[in-house]
Amino acid sequence: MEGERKQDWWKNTVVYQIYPRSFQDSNGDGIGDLPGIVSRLDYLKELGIGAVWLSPVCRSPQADNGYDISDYQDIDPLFGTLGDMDTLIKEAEKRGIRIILDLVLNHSSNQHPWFLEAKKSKENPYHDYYIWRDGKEGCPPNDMRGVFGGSAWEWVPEIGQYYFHQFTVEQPDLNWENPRVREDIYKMINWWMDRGIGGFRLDVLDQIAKEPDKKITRNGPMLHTYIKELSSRTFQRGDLITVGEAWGATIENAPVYSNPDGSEVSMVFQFEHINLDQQPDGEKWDLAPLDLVKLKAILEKWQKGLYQKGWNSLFWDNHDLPRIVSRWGNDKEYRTESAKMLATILHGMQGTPYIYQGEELGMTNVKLSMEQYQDVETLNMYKERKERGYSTESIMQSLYAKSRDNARTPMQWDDSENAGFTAGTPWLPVNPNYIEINAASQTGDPDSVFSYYKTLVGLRKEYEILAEGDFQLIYREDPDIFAYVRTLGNQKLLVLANFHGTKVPFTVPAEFDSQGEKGGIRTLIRNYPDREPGILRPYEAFMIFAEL
Ligand code: TEU
Ligand code: CA
Repeated sequence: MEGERKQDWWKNTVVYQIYPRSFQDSNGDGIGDLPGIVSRLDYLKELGIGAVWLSPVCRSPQADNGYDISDYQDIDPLFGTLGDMDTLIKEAEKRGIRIILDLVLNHSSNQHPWFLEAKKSKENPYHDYYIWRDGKEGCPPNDMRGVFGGSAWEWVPEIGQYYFHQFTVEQPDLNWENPRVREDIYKMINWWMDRGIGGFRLDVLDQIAKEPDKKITRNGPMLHTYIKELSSRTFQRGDLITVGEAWGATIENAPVYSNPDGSEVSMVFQFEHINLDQQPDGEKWDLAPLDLVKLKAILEKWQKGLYQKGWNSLFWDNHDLPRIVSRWGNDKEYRTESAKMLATILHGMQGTPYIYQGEELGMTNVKLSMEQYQDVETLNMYKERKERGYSTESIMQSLYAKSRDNARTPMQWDDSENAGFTAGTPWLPVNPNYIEINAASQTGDPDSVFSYYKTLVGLRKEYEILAEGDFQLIYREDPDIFAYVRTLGNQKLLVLANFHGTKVPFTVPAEFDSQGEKGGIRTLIRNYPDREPGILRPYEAFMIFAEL
């Protein structure tokens, strides 16, 4: 690249995540697909987003809904064809939307030809594409456990060895130490780039450099060497957005990944704030109330820590997480207000915001019966906790709050049968509240959650302060108010919210008080039609811009 680095387009844009299975079915088989997505592009254009991250659509036996890939260079017939993907890329581009592919590079499917070869014999050229170890006296090499439960080692009698898998048995870990694995991966990525892909989301990027002999999964010693090689051989050829999923990201290592020199990825998803509503030594299923003061402190740490040193991704939701309005808002009487409040806080920060499908409608968690849940993590957890003696009641409470299927119920398009998602039987039930919560009733309504998100997306394009301004947390110890001030030159932006459902006494700081004589002060967005002097109402939130 010559001279000055060009402005990174993804700093002023908002990304929308689609879970293809649950977005729009086009052929009545109950499963969302690529033609379905194409048919909804105008909706996304209306929202104003600049890129769509598609959860995996490559060929897969679907042991983990596509996060187990058996052919990285083909589309799973469930979702369509390569031709459909080309159409999607083209049609999206016409609407100013780039397509981000989900790359699962830590592991493949156990049905991938590489693995089928690898388990034929130790001499097979693909054997070392995976990680094999001898057992110890008939037992696995060590006691490492998979993320979804059970041992991380699986015995293969034909080989007389165990292979390593951080996720399900059907997801054997790829061996990144093998340069031939890396070369094949680069070839595949370049092939997608030549097809017009606008970016990549990298599944569990921090886990690719695992060293199971030392029980290291995240942040292995070779991690950044591998990512730098990967990036220089692929991503840096193009003007892409790249985002690594990194549960092990810390404020110390995040600048390495997202260094403005562009040597690794554009940004990572970090999850420090996501673990706040679980018991400190427990699992995500062990519920605990959210401590707002801690949430503020963590987000402040990331805002300040990456300022001019890296780049944040901003998200509340994804396909693995519960719906934010049910989680940290109020999905009953203040659903609309609290959904807008949470959006205000998130979209006011520095970074690239991500909207997960349905979040822009204020879609909520769901309560399913055990026979209806589909997610492999959910099913394994139920089995394990039953065996360990947990009551059904406590298991169900955990699932209602945290099951990944909360995010995966079909998109609620309208109030017709199955919410307009499919003409057949949906693979996972539609949330019964679709009659009330759906896109058709919101797109034309200026007071809807959808319209609020649309305004936020527009503000990010219009106001440079959202992308570039610095961040100062205010009312740090306040147990109800989440507020901060962004500053850029002579501009200031106050982002303020009552995070809870009770009234809170409050006076707007003088420098943002438009009652005064000063010009240049305006409210950019708010979730109540007016302001009540001296008070913040339940979940009240707004942004006030001041030019001095
Ligand atoms: O998730 C990584 C991951 O660690 C999750 O399993 C996470 O711990 C869990 O979802 C929390 O409930 C990624 C994908 O986002 C997820 O959908 C896949 O199942 C996983 O990788 C394996 O590819
Ligand atoms: Ca379909």
